[in-house]
Amino acid sequence: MRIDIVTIFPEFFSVLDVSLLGKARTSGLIDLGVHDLRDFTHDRHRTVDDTPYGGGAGMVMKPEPWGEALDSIIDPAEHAPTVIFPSPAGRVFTQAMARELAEHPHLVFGCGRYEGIDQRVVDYAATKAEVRLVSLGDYVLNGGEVATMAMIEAIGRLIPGVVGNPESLVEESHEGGLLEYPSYTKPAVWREREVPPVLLSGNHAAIARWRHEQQIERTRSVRPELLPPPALD
Ligand code: 6GU
Repeated sequence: MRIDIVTIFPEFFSVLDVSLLGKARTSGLIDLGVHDLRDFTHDRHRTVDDTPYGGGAGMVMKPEPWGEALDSIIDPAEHAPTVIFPSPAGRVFTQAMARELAEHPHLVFGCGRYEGIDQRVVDYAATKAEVRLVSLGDYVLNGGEVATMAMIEAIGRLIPGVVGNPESLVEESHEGGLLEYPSYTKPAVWREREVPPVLLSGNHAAIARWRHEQQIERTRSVRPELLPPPALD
């Protein structure tokens, strides 16, 4: 998968050199390009923002550097990439969305700062690519960089070969519609706390049943909206 990121803070993404995603890049599973939006400005101050038409607080990102950045990344000869603008005004990012995006060959993340990007950039991008506004949830970040990092981690680990043992992907929270069960390792007693005895029983059916009960109980207590509605009988 090819991933391009446009940002005024390219150094934010140096952490993508390490861990699982770093390995995926070294092995060629992920080809990452980080682009400094200011490299597409032509004034002495490398200006990327200006005051909003119509007034209001804050600054808006100017369209011209964005247009040049997108033109440099999107090759008209390739199949249209998917351009994601992280925004609290977007659709909420989910595991289902991560799974779907993991199948796309080329993702472009446009990280806005300030009060957002001139809307014409989004409209222009939609003529060259499939464009989505995507939010991490109902809270406000200062810009799209941290949201982009979270999405790339969620998407990247679903690319075949990135996670060593693909079975570790299937039992996780959200993959089965329920939260994950609690996990334990050695020692069997730690600071007077025992591991639930069923996990030491060797009874695989009983362990599977206990884990499923734990998943339902956790989901009911923390995220009841994830449970299927009770049957009306
Ligand atoms: Cl994607 N961007 C920003 N700036 N704030 C957010 C967000 C995204 N998701 C939640 N809050």
